[in-house]
Amino acid sequence: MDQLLDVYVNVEGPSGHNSKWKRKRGSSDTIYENEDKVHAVEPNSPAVRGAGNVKSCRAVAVCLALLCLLLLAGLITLVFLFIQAKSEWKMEMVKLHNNLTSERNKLQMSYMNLSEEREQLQMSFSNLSEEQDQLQKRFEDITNERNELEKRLLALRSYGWIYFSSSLYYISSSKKSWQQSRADCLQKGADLVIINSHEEQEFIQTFKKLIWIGLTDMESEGKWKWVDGTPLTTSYWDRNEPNGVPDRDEDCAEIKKYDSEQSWNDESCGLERFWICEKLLFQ
Ligand code: 2F8
Ligand code: CA
Repeated sequence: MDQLLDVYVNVEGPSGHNSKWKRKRGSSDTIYENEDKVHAVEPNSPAVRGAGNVKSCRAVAVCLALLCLLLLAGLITLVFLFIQAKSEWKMEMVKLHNNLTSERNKLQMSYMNLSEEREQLQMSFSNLSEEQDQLQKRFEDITNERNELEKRLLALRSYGWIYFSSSLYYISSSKKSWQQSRADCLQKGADLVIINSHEEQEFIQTFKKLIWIGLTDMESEGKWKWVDGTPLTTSYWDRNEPNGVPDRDEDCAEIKKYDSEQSWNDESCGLERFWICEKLLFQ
């Protein structure tokens, strides 16, 4: 640029006659000097004004060029920044989309699991409700049954029946043979007592009477059986009993020595004794 620039040095000011003008051009500067011996140039002369205009135009052109370059550089920077920002924005969008998709999938999975769980709970609730209804119905049935049994028990007590350990017992106030006694029990919907526990044996002895019980060997001598057909296992025979064979025909069992736990005796079935009927409450 220096090569193009013309520099005018006003040595003493443009308006004086003693002004000196110099022109420099790079290293091989050409200097015009307004010497006394050189012909003087007027500052407002057309030549000087034309040179000034050219220089101004060049300066403006240079400035404009610089400005254009700056604008171009700015524009390129802006475009570059825009492309970069757009690319980053796209990447962010893809990342966000992926995250959203992943979250949506998780939520869908969670929703499906919850739906399944809800269905299972509904099923369970439905089953429990059904079970509760059944239990409620069963409770009502049992309550009704208990009320009915209480009524029957009250009625039977009024006819002389006694409740003991899940059975009802009827103790006769008259005496009959073993067969007649059993017939009476059967007619009452019961049978002669079957003793199958120590507690029951003690209970029967509390009546302190000679009493027929539901035990016989009339079907087969020596094979004692209860009236329900079950064989005798636990027995409470008195000492030396049963002794019906061979001298006597004693095929029916009675409570005889009621003050002792070993109170049973075998006796002739035709003899008359008190008797005890037993009715099981739950068969
Ligand atoms: O009546 C029969 C009865 O006779 C006796 O008792 C009083 C016998 N007792 C003994 O021999 C100890 C019973 O076994 C018999 O049944
Ligand atoms: Ca005997």
